[in-house]
Amino acid sequence: MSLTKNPNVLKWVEEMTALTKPDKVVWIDGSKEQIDALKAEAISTGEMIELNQEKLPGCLYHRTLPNDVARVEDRTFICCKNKEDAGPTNNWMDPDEMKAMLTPMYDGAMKGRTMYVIPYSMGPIGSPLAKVGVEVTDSIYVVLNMNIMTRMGKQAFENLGDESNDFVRGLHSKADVDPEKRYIVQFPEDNAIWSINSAYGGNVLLGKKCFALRIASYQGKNEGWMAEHMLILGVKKPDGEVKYISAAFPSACGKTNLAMLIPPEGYKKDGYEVFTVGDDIAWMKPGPDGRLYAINPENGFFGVAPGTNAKSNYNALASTMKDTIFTNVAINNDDMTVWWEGLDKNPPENATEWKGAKVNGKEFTAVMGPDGKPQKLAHPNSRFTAPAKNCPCISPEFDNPAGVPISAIIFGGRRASTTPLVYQSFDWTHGTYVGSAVSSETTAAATGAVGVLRHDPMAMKPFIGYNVGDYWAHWLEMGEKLGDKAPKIFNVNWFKQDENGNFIWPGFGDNMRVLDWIIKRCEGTIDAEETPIGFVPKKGDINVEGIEDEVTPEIMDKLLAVDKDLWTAEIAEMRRYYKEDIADKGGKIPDELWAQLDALEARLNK
Ligand code: GTP
Ligand code: SPV
Ligand code: MN
Repeated sequence: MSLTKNPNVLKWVEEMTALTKPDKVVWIDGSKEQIDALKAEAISTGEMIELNQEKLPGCLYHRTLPNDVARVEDRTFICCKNKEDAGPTNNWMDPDEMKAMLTPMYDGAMKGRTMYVIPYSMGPIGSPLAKVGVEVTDSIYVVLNMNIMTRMGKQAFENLGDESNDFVRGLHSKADVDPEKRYIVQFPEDNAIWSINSAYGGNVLLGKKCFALRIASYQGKNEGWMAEHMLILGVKKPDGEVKYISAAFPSACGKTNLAMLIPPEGYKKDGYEVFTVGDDIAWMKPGPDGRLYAINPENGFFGVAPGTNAKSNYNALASTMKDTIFTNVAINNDDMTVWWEGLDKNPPENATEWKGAKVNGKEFTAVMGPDGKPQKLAHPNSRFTAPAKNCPCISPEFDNPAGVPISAIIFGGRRASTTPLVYQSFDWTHGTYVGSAVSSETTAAATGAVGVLRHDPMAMKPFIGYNVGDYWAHWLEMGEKLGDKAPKIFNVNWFKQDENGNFIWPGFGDNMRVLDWIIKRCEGTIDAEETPIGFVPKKGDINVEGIEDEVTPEIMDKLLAVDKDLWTAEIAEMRRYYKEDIADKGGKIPDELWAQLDALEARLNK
């Protein structure tokens, strides 16, 4: 039963069926009966493991192959006709050549398997900002995850209608999960995504990074909106007004945590509350009143498990208590619950670690691994897939088709030094420069070395679906369009360290103290110190009530310091980056950004 009469969908599904040759084609209507049957099937084949249904109702466990645990940026491609249009931050191949290479790999890849046809909407059904995708896949794990992460099923086809050709075609086959033949390929000019030989997260849940960032960023440039790697949160102030903020941090740098933060006691007492609209992706477009409105295209959270606990992120943990899929965490075999590093200090004795070995968790984690650190029961990039509606602080505006008006945009990353806790850019153009200058220490969210400082403009390096220079130009254009209604742009750094490598800012819920300053800056109710890099809080303006012991005035000075030598080095590195990594490699850097860099240097040397 094909669920739609749309000839464009039917023709494409027919072609994909002819190519991949599945034994059976199943259209996903999204009904509870169908999902329950797929869960039961996945449990019976061992693809998914049922967890304790009293403690974790509706929850399942899944383990991927050890070679398939993160996004693979070196195997991710943007295939547009002209190489220059992909730009220096993307791998590129000619679309026809890529298809010629991949077609034989897909040929017969689903023999003996079922092909699932998943219609889904990114964004609330009926929202003018929402878009439809169809993913075909041979993985039940993908279906069950897409069911949580998107508005999946019949409703998406109803939204698309019987004639439209405006949907993103996603072809996924896990094939042999061969890392040497793994490809994650976007064809922005064809609204198409081909993913093969992976069965993990961002590589295969094609609505997420592949569509909602890589394809959508390209669509946004052409259609006058923005697709960004940003959380969206609302802060309700004591006077009842809610201010919305979006924030871009690179992968595993704190978006989910900030999106769900619980304000410190003093703020709670005063009546502050935080609401989550999104934890990873924002689609933003000017609204009828000229302000920038954001929707979260997703319907769930694909969150980093390690480090999540009742104290660091109570709301995320609470979101995972039912109808959640856990991937590559550890199992506590005594009661079939889950465990990961940072959940508590009590690893289960009777554990199954993420690769599937039964171990004594206490002894296992006491042994050093090859990296000289204690072995881990859960993979550092292990994840939970949890429905957004489970989140205790989900925003009442979550399903609002119009989105929420954004007052402030925040950039950030992991920086041991140089970047202060918070600063405000002088204006949108300077803020665009600040975004282009984001760099951050790498994390386990992508394969490759961890802890290496790399440039990650707007936290979008792996996700810009076209030339980064054009992307920066698009940011500048959006600023012009928004004029004096544009959100104010800030930069934060939760990860400054002391000489011993310890974080000197408590972070997590205490980040509310920084949001407080940001909101007051947006309202124009607090002064600031003008420095060469931007506006920095005046002494005493970051509220430290309740954390005075931890954040002494000396530490606050360090947190807010703008060190001339470090910034001189930063500017030199930015010149090198703009020239060697971008301009020399075909990135057309807008003149305004070069001018911003010159102006920054001049201010610093004055
Ligand atoms: P992706 O889902 O990969 O895009 O990641 P994310 O940006 O949502 O990151 P997430 O909130 O899951 O945090 C990743 C890691 O950073 C976790 O181990 C957190 O414990 C840690 N983290 C988050 N916020 C803070 C903070 O304010 N301070 C410190 N020190 N660590 C933090
Ligand atoms: C990220 O890496 O930024 C993620 C996880 O949010 S994934 O979906 O795998 O991209
Ligand atoms: Mn992310």
